[in-house]
Amino acid sequence: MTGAPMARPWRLRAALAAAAIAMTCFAATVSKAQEWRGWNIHPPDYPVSRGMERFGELVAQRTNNRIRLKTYHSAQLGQQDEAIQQMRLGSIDFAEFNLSPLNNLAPLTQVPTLPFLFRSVEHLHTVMDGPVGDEIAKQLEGVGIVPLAWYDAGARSMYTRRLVAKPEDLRGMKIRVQTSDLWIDLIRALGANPTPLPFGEVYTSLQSGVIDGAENNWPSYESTRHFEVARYFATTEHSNVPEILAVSRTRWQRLSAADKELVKAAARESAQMQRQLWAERERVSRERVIAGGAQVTEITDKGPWQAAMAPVYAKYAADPTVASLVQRIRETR
Ligand code: GTR
Repeated sequence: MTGAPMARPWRLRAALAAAAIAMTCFAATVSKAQEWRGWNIHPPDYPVSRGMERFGELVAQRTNNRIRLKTYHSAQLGQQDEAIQQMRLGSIDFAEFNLSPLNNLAPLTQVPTLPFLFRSVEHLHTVMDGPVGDEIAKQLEGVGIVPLAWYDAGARSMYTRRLVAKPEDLRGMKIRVQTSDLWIDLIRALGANPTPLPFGEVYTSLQSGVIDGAENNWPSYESTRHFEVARYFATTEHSNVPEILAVSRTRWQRLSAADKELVKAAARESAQMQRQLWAERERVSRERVIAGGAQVTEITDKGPWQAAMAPVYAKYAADPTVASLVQRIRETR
């Protein structure tokens, strides 16, 4: 009898304290749970899109759904230039970007965009997964875009409404480019007129004759159905500009060191998958466009095309930092 009145307040206090701790833990878990908005330009079955989905699965699995990723495919959140701005402002959390529209913002991205630089896909992977890739990534981080992994985008070639077999055939043609000074100069060096346009406007512009051609890899030529309106594909393979899977610096800075490691590892694993899917899709897309009526001109001698690029190197590799990176890339075995 005597102990009971004493025990009750003690038990009550202990129970209240336990409840308070449980509430705090619950609140902490809830507040840490986050959903990231992801931007992607491609349709859901594209290798980039499947890589991004894999990235999301791995992050969700490894954080027990504490970090969930939702990718909006097919440029639902805007065209690439807008998405870059949104990511810098933190309203898009992750995205997959081609480096070309980042060329003006982070000039080191011009290096892997340069024409006829990489000898093979293996050469590209060794360079981008190594210290040169890290230096370029560091500059991007400085402008608010933190690269996590390099995705493949194959070789870009010219496709036009009229047959093109040699550089002179492009003379006077209007060729669509991405928003990048380097690309404008590259197309000018071929004697053509560069016309910057968002990806999503290329089909109708080709159809209506606003432009005479564009340039891209096999999978994009196929997925956009550009082959229906620009039937002549010349395998110039003039640039192997790669792509990044990246997170906004705003998100990145809020992550713990352990989460940063986890997110990066998931991105790199997704890149391994994306690269395999990419190689397969390049082959399939090529077959599909030929079946759909594309006329392929094999450019076996790239010499004249490479020679035409001299002014591009003279201008962009004049910068000592760019020149030294170009040299390191050439020396990478
Ligand atoms: C694709 C690339 C896109 C975009 C597009 C374009 O190959 O994957 O990110 O850069 O080309 O030409 O706009």
